[in-house]
Amino acid sequence: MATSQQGGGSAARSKTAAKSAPKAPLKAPQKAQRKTRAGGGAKGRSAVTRAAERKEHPVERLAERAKAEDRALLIKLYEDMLLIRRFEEKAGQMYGMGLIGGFCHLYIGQEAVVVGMQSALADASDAVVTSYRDHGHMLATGMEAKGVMAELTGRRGGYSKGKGGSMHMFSRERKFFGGHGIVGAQVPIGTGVAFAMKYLEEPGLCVTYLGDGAVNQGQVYESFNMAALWKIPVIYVIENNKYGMGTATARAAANSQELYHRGQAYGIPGLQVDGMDVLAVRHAGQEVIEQVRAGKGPYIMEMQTYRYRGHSMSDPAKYRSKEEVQRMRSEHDPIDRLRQMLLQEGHADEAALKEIDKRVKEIVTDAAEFAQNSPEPDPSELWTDVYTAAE
Ligand SMILES: Cc1ncc(C[n+]2csc(CCOP(=O)(O)OP(=O)(O)O)c2C)c(N)n1
Ligand SMILES: [Mg+2]
Repeated sequence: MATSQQGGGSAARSKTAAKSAPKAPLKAPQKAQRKTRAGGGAKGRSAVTRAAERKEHPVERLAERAKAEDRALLIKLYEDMLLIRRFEEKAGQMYGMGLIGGFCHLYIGQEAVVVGMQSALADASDAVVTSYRDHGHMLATGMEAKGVMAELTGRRGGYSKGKGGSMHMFSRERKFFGGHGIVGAQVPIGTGVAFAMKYLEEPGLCVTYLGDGAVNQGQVYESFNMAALWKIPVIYVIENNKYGMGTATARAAANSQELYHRGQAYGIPGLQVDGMDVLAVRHAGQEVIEQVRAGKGPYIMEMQTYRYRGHSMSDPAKYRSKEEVQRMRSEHDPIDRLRQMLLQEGHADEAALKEIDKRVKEIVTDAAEFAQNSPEPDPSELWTDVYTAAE
């Protein structure tokens, strides 16, 4: 799978995209090798579309990328992704048992995106904002599994004292700005957070995650315009998981194979990345972050990824075949791929990986216990953390 890039000024050729998209969801666009002209707003940025990198065997390619990294980092990436996977599986189970109510959108399958990006940030001044599919982002920014799980069960120990639930958690300390249930709403918020950093002359940037469905929202383009105009330090990460609820991306988005081109009218450069390869995400992230930190303005990253579970817990996912999901799991799973590579290349042996599995399991078990034992909020809490004082 490839990383392809555009300089911001080329005209999209969309004729074939919608027809071919559903057949090969993770295939790189064929036209990624042509040269492009840098757009007016993207002056000084790379004007050349990088040739799509292709290698037959994904583990080999991971191994190639891993040469640039030390062992501890590779192990950390594995552990961070596994924590999200196990946390989400547990949340799914607890939902099934009636311990979690309301909405709950699982991130299983997409772990490499947020873990790869967070590993590239490595700066406490950077902020993150995302949609309702947010537990993975919270864990990746360093929020405690206990506090997230207790929020899911609506308990006092939760990040929003049990009053927010799955879609509404924040951490000022970790610079995590939510958790937003309105599709696309986090995009102007992330743009505003990054604007404030620039305006106040504070360091940092804001990584703003959005879905392939959200990218068709009008407010996204108002944000793009302002971000490009004022060179705001924001990275828009489109998590293209191939569906917006029950609608395939190709049926909802024009030129759906090239969502990373969506900023070209504003001169915002874009990059398409294999979001099932944590090192591809990390390396692309490092490159983009460097540009944004240098004051060159916003950037769009389109992560080609896949959600294994339904849109939310109440989705029977009848709009796609079991075989499609199974194929993605067996051929592209980001955790299995990294695990295989770690073993093959001798970065870790079975015993070391077992140790990690055990550690992660303990964190999740403790979180689940805490989330069930923490008391429910006192009824008086109904009158706190609201905009107006109760009469
Ligand atoms: C403004 C608005 N319109 C519609 C909805 C209902 N809705 C919730 S999630 C969703 C799909 C969004 O898909 P995508 O952006 O691809 O994110 P994903 O769920 O795949 O992570 C829709 C239409 C909503 N929450 N907000
Ligand atoms: Mg989607």
